[in-house]
Amino acid sequence: MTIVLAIVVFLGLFPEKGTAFANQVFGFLTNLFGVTVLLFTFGVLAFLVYIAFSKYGDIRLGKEKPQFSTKSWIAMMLTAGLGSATVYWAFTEWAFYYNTPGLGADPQTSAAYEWGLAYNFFHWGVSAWGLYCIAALPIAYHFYVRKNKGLSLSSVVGEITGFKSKGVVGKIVDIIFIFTCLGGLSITLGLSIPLLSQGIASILGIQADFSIDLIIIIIISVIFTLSSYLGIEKGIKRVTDLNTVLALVFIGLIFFIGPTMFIISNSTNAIGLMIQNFVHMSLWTDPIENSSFPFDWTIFYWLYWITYAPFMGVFVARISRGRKIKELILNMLISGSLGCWIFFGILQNFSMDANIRGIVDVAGSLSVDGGNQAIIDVLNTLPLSGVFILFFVVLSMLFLASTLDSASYTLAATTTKGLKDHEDPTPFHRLFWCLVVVLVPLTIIFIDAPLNTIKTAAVVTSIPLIFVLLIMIYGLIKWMREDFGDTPAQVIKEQNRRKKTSKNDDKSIS
Ligand code: NM2
Repeated sequence: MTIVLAIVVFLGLFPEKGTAFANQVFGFLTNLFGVTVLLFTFGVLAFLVYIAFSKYGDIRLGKEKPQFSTKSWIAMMLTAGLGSATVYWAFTEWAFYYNTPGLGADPQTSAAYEWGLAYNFFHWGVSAWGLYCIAALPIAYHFYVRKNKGLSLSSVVGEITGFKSKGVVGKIVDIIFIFTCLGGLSITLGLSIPLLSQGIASILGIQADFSIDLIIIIIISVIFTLSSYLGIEKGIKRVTDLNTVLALVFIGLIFFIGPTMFIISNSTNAIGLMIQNFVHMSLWTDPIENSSFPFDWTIFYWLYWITYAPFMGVFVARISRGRKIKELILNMLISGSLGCWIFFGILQNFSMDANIRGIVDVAGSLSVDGGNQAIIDVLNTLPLSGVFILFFVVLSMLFLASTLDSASYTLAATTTKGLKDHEDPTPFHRLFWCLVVVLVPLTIIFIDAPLNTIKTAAVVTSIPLIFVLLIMIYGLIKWMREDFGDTPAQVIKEQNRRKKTSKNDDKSIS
């Protein structure tokens, strides 16, 4: 806590030094770790696919019936894992790639448009969800199959390495966890609060400023503090359900009112381009031209997902009791990616279409204000645009609330030592973390950090976590081999078949 405060105060007092320092660190670290990150992400995906289809895929994470219906479970995964910055990227990401495309395409050409969407799908696809999954799986295995205590990275690492989770090593892991979470949330808030302010300012016809940012943060804090206080079933799940329904209505309306045919054809095309080039995109380092694309985007994105991975890992583990390993892996990889592709397919194409037809200069606006005004202008092309902008603002707030909710829940779960199965952290703990989660982003917004500084937060905070993840992967393999290495596939299947009475998991709380 003291360290977090010290950094926040430093950034608040010396915004320029903080930004310059952050930029230097960003350049150095991305170069050094870039290739490792690409290999790690690709390796993780291959490992998960192997586990899902091996005999280990049939291991059930706890013998009980799943606590949530499959529908709610997937919705919770999606809305916790996607924050409000997702809404920002959904309108602008293709335009960044259109200006400086990957895989050597020429900038601002038809090919750059096509690659723009393919790259967007790639950065929000199976590799990315694999990074979430690789954090969730060892935690869930530790908690439900091994029945160890503690729903935190430090307790998992403690069980694997034999170091006491209450000792120095455990503390270090907890600190890494907390930093990574706050790093990820800072990007989310740093990108989305200014966008929300712009939206509200445009509805009210006023100028966006820090006081609007502040009001937005206060409103969101009230929503998520309340729902976090109420706990997962009464609070988080309700916010999530509302979030999902509104997101579906929002994209559904844009799909029908917007350029429907273009959305369908360009998304289909992008899926094809991405699948065809998947391995190359995964391992592309641009060794001859040395363009900054792999570092600025693919590597940045994997690290960005890794900042969310620990809290997603704890959260997904918490909601996945009673699921099979195969079910967990395939749903995270496939349902997760599909959710992203549908959301992005509709919104990216909507904004790309406005750019192609020359109605809004989305690509040109990125260097002006990061594209915030262009997003509002794109929404303004719709009939009843005021209503849409309001809808957009409410939706982004819910996305944010549901992410902050699960983040503060997991931060509380982490700092509660020896949390047992069926137990939640105390309300006091949860409230405390809600406060911290609000304090850090406020500083980021106050110093008005540019995109590169915000990106640095992701890179710097996520690197130590890769080491923690490696330990967790090692532990998972060791545990599975100890527990089931000698058990024939058929026996694992039999042992993990759920009893008839609890077969219908869609009848569980939904
Ligand atoms: N991802 C890229 O800020 C957000 O919307 C969260 C984070 C999924 C790790 C997106």
